[in-house]
Amino acid sequence: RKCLIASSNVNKAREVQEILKDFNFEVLTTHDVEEELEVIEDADSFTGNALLKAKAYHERYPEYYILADDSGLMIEALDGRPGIYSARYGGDLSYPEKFKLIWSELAETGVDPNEWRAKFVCAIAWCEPGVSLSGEVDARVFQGEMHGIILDEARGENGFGYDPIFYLPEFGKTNAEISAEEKNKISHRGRALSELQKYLKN
Ligand code: ITT
Repeated sequence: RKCLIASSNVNKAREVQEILKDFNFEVLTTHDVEEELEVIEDADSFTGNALLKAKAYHERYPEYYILADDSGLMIEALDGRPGIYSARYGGDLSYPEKFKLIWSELAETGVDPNEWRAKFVCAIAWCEPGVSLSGEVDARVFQGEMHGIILDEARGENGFGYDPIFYLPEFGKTNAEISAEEKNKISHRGRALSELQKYLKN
């Protein structure tokens, strides 16, 4: 059984791959197949975008199980932004520059930094191989969240994206200061994938 991780984000794919070690699949990334697809993510939800990616890859590679992740950071004081636009937030800016943009937006709200509550959200779309007679793609979505606080400085070298400014009060550390193993146990992605695992066991 071969499972293709439909993501061009290598950090994300690495996390998924690590968690999938407990599953009974040979795991492939977009580097193992002929072409990486450019999927236009124009749905209005994490679930919708995860399904768009999974279905595009399913149509191109119907012989594999397909796993697509759509995820992002939702900041309460910014009404849930950047949300589904997390990858595109700040355009081509580097992450340190994106952090500055978030801090300046948060400062403008006047909300106390201790109250800069945020969550990471992940939707995992899963397609089984083969084409159904109806032509409909059989896909399922599993979700997970993790809660934290936006820190007013960046800390740590692990993880990727917004991890250095995502503070976990129960650890006294950011997502970039805990180990990859710890992150996978408690992350939005880890939780969504454990829902998938439960589904696969039934
Ligand atoms: P694919 O669509 O090819 O999978 P992408 O990076 O464009 O790659 P998304 O559209 O789902 O994926 O954007 C997710 C963004 O949300 C990601 O680029 C990060 O900025 C942020 N993000 C998601 N999960 C994260 C995590 O675990 N730690 C830090 N940032 C994360």
